[in-house]
Amino acid sequence: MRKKTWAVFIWIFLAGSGTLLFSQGGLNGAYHSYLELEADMLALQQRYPHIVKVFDIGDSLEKRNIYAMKISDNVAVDEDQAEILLLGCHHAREWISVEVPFLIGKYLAENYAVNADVKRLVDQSQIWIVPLVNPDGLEYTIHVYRYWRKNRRDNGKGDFGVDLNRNYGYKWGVDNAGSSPNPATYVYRGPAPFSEPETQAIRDLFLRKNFRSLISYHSFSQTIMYPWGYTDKLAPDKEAQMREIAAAMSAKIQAVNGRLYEYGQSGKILYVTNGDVTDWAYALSGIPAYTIELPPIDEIGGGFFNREEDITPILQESLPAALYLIDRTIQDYRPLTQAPFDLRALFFRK
Ligand code: 0X9
Ligand code: ZN
Repeated sequence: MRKKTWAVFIWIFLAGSGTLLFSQGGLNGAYHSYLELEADMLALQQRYPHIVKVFDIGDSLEKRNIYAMKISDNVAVDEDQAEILLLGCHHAREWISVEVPFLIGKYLAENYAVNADVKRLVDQSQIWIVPLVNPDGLEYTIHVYRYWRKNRRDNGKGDFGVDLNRNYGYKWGVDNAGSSPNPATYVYRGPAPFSEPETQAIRDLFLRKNFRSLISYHSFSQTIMYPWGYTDKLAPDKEAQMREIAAAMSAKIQAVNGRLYEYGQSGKILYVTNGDVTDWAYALSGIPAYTIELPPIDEIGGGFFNREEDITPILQESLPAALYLIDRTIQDYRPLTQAPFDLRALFFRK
C-alpha cells in the first residue's frame, strides 16, 4: 500500500479510538462521564487559556479529582471582583445537573469574543463552576445502578453512601426530618459535618474565595429555592432580595420554552432538609444561594431520567437565569471590607 493510504488508515484508527476514549457515548449517551467531563474541561482550558482555568480542588473518596473551572478575564489572577459559584451533581443520578453548569461555562468561553454581553459579564466577574461534586456516585450510576444518589462511602454492614447535600456544617443533623442518622437511607447525613472529602472540597474552595452568589443544580421538579431549608422560618436580612431574584430567574426561564419553575423558600415549598450547601453558604456569608431543580416537573415526565435531546432546551432556559444572577452579583458587588452582612467574620476571623 502506498504511504498516503496507510496514513489515512492510521488516521481513521486513531480518530476512532479517540472517539471511544474522549467523546460522549456508551451507556451514558450524550451525558458526561467523569473522564469525558475531565477531557472536555481540559480541552476548553486549552482552547481559551486566557479566560478558562481548571483547578483540581480535592479528591473524592475513590480518588477521582474534583474539578473547578474558573472563567474570567485575567483568569490566572485573583481579582477584586464579584465571585459566583455554580455547582452540579451533589446527587449522582441527576445527570442533567452536570451538563447545565458545565455547558454554561462552555457557552461563556465560546461566546466571549463574539458577544458583548458575555464579554462584559466575564470581564467583571469570576465565575467558578464545579459541575461534578460527586464523581464516584456518577460513575456508579453509569456502570452499576442508574438510580444511585449518594457518594460511595462504605458505612459498614453492607450500607453505602452519604447524602452529600446533607453533610454540610450548618444545622447539620438538627433533626431527623431533614436528614437521617441511618446509613441505610438515601438521606444519610454521614457521621459528622463535612465528614466527606467531596463536601470538604467545596467547603475549602468556598473559604478560600469570596463568593457572592451560588447556584447548586439538581433535578427534578422545576423549582428555584433559597434558604432556609432546615426550617420554615424566614432567613434573616436577605429573604426579600432572594425572593425577588428567584422570581426574575423564574420569569427568564419561562420565557424560553414556556416551562414554569416554582420558586420560594426551600423549607417551605419543598420539605425540610438540614446540612445542604445553600443553608451553609447563606449562614456563612449571607449570600443569595439557590438550589435549582431542573426539569422534568414530575416522575411521569421522566423523573431523573432526562432524554439526550433534553440537554439543549434545558441549557437554553437555564442560561438567561444564570446570566441574570451573574449580572446582579456584579451590580451588588462591594469589596469584602464594606460588605454589609458578612457572617464569615463571626465564624472564621479573629
Ligand atoms: O433533597 C435535596 O437535597 C434536593 N432535592 S433532590 O430531589 N434533588 O434531592 C433539594 C434541596 C433543597 N434544599 C433545601 N430544601 N434546603
Ligand atoms: Zn439532588
